[in-house]
Amino acid sequence: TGTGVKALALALRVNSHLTEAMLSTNLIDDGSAEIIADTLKVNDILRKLDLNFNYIANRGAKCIAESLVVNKSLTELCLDSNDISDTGAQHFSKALEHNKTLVMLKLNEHFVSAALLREICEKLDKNMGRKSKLFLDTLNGDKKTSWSRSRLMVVGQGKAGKSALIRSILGLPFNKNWDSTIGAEISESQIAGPRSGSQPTHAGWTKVKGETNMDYASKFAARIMLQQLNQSRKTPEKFRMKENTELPRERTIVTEEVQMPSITSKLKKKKSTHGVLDSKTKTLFQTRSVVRNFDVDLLVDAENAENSLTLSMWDFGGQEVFYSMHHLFLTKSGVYVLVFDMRGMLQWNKKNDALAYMSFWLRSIRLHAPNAPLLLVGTYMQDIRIRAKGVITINGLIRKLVKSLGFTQIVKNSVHKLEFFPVDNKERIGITMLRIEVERIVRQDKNTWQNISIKWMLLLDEMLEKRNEQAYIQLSDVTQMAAKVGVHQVAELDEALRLFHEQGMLVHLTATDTLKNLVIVKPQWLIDALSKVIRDGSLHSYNLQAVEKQGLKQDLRLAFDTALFSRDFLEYVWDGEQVPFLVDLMKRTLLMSEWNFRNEEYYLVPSLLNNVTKTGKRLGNRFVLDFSSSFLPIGVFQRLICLVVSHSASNRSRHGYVLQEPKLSKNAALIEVEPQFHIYLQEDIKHQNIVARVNDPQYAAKSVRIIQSMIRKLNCDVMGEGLKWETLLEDSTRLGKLVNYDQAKKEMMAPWITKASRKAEPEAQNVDLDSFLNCLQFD
Ligand SMILES: Nc1nc2c(ncn2[C@@H]2O[C@H](COP(=O)(O)OP(=O)(O)OP(=O)(O)O)[C@@H](O)[C@H]2O)c(=O)[nH]1
Ligand SMILES: [Mg+2]
Repeated sequence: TGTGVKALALALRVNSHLTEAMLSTNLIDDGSAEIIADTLKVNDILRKLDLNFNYIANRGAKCIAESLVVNKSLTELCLDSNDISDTGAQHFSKALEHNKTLVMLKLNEHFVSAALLREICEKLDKNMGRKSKLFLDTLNGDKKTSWSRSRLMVVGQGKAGKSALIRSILGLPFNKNWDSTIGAEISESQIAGPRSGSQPTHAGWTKVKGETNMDYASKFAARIMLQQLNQSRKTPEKFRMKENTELPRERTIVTEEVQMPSITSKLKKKKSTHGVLDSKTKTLFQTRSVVRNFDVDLLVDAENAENSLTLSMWDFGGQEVFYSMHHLFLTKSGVYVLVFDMRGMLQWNKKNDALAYMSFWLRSIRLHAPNAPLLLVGTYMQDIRIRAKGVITINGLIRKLVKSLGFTQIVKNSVHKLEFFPVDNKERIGITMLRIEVERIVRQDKNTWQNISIKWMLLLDEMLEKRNEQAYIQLSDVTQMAAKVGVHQVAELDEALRLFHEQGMLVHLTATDTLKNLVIVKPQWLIDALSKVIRDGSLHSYNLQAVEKQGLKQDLRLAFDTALFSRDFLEYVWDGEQVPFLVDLMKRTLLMSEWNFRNEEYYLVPSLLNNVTKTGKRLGNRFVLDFSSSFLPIGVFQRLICLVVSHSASNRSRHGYVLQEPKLSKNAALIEVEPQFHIYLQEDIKHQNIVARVNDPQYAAKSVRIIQSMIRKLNCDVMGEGLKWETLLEDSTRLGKLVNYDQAKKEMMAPWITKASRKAEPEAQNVDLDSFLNCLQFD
């Protein structure tokens, strides 16, 4: 081991990566210690050196102590159970008059006098004080650093193998009986970083457990401190001087705000009496108004976490019912993974379906995240018969589809020259390669490295701390929290919330003031709550016994047959007190509408409508909302139904109209919005349009304006303004001929355009639902 230590010590001289060296029980004597000491004089990266249980005596101790005069990186030195006495220990005390970085020196099991130990301890404390001070300065300062965080959005058809893929990527065992995902499942994983310069290793993807308080700000502060430390090491002396001259500005903030020196000194005193030279005890601080801990481990952790990434993984349920809900959570940034079952692409009776789903998802991603990178992943590699040929056939289909959509976001599989990544989750084929690629893409994405101010992190910590008590916070409370940490401008707060929403840390919908008023700090809670109602009843069943026990069997049947939920049933699935909040939220995100056509209290959830109405001949004047130049996402028609039903229901309660109960199915709706004024709507997926008819020409102009406003509203509220459509009106003199709305306006085409209807339509933007419905009283 003597020669081993020598070799290692020599290696450490040129080492630029290793931050901890554990050399306990290595028969290290004074000679080897001397070599180590020489190394410490030149090494500027090592933070922790463990030399416990060796044979270092006073001569070796002297060498090591003297090296500390020069060394500026070591924070922890462990020398328990060696052969050091006062003579050796004295050198440490002397060295600590110059060394400002060491905060922990372990000298247990030696014959060192208590007085000398105390002296050393006080000097260590001073160093710790300096570090703590820097930590506090950083927390109170305005510095920024990158978050190294991104979001992985995994989407695709039901049963495609999305959840299995995430498990594969994380190295978790394959489970052939995995439950179909309800709503969406959020998890977090940590990807260990490669050391600077070298290629990624991809070895360490680990799932982060639980939703504990992450204390982001402290980690951020530690990272900034480390960067400063590294920088000052590299910066020539005169530049450092300049840096120091800027410090007093922050110091003044600190002296104003520090309120807890008594606690720190108490902690220190308690520790000193133990006789162990250990300055690592946590130091509590008051920063702005938030209490933080400082611990040297934070620095070591920050060093280890350098270049590592955090990925928030969103595993979306693939059943169609969820799609209208997913629109709320698909954000611009992050990396998308679209999963499909390769077998489906090769079966003649499933191929069209599989391609339609793929096309649907491609277009949805383009709608919500036009600049996010997207990887296509085909599962069940092992189950397709003639593999190479099958893969090439599928590749051809995808290439054609992608080309026809003019889709440019796809990250190709350059190794195999394919449009997609074939994998098998069961046999774990292609997983490593995919993981390498995902990591590469995430690292390349500039959003991942966005710099964030420490104030924002303190705010995030404050908000997330509330998670233990509540799922959402009022914006007014958030504004107060923001002021406490130094974010005073509304614009800055908006910006911070937008970023946290984008990153999936919380949900903050901003389309209307009412939505904006709520910051949901538990995204998973929200998804779970929504999918208590929006779910595939046949696949994700309820506990029938419990439902029956509550006397809600009829209510359950009604919900899944007609999409009508009784208040009692909602109280049951949502635990009572959350009901008003969730009803309100669903109404505002256009997933639910009032249904006051019966005596009891009901709510309509149009995503659950399932019976299909056959196209039949219908009378009345026709107009068409044509989305075929872009895309009609699933969820738009359902939301339109939601709005028209809400309009009818609100007319009923506002004006006391007697109106027929709407007749609804998955793809068609007949709704009486005013007495004798019926609107009929039909969704035509094949032609990507919605056909509307109105029973009486006298309501034609009004109906176009109502429906137009509604589409604009839902586009703004939940589709990120991504919808593009053309309104076409049927010429009543030449049935079958459709005229563009603007053209019709110019021509004053009857019955669609009247003098009144040529006026500008009311703004749908930022208008709350009630005021919006109020505006629809055109005449
Ligand atoms: N043989 C094989 N089975 C797979 C593969 N991928 C997934 N499976 C199985 O297929 C079934 C469905 O996989 P999931 O991962 O649950 O599918 P999903 O896309 O998450 O489905 P939803 O959550 O319903 O949207 C599970 O029983 C998996 O074990 C694969 O590559 N090969
Ligand atoms: Mg799943």
